[in-house]
Amino acid sequence: MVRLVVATGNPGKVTEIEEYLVGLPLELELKPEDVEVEEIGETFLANAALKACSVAMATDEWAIGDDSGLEVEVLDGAPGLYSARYGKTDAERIERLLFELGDDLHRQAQFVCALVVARPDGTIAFQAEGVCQGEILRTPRGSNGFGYDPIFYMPNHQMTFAEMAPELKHRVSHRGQAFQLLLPQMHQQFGSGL
Ligand code: ITT
Repeated sequence: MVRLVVATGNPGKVTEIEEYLVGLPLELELKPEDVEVEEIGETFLANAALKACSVAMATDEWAIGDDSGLEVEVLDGAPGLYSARYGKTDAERIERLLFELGDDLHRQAQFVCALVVARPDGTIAFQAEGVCQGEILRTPRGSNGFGYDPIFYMPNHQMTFAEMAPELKHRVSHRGQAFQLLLPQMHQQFGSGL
């Protein structure tokens, strides 16, 4: 079986990525703790590529990288690429975002996810991007998921990401959209294992 390193230190992402990859004949491994990747790219795709390619080269295995973030319209797209650096913990990041937005009535936002799969030699094999539109609530709701999920509300589902069953979040989310594009390519490369 081919080994694939999940090139992220975020446990919430690891859980989701593992669920998307069920059914592929891959042996998933966690990123070695000593491999650090500096996120100096100017786009989500560039950072996802940095993560996948550096981890692939460091481990000599296939690797998948995910760079994602929340873009809030009235904050000119912030926190965006800096979503992870907006505070020290998920709670602090949410608190800061709610503070920055204050009572603004215009609360449109989108989550973006870029995924890159790199070969063991560090070259890019596949990449995909997904976007999901929603609104930022005034108070957190729900306990599923991770990160900004409790304040990201999808009006057509009348739920935050944190109130959704994992299967629903997987179908509609930015990461779900990106995996819908990536998975056919991965199945072609690695076979279905059936
Ligand atoms: P790695 O770089 O190690 O993958 P990270 O948490 O630093 O982990 P990013 O740089 O991509 O990842 O930052 C993404 C930020 O956006 C981070 O704070 C996440 O918690 C948040 N985020 C990404 N996807 C999310 C999702 O589906 N739901 C809620 N928050 C999400």
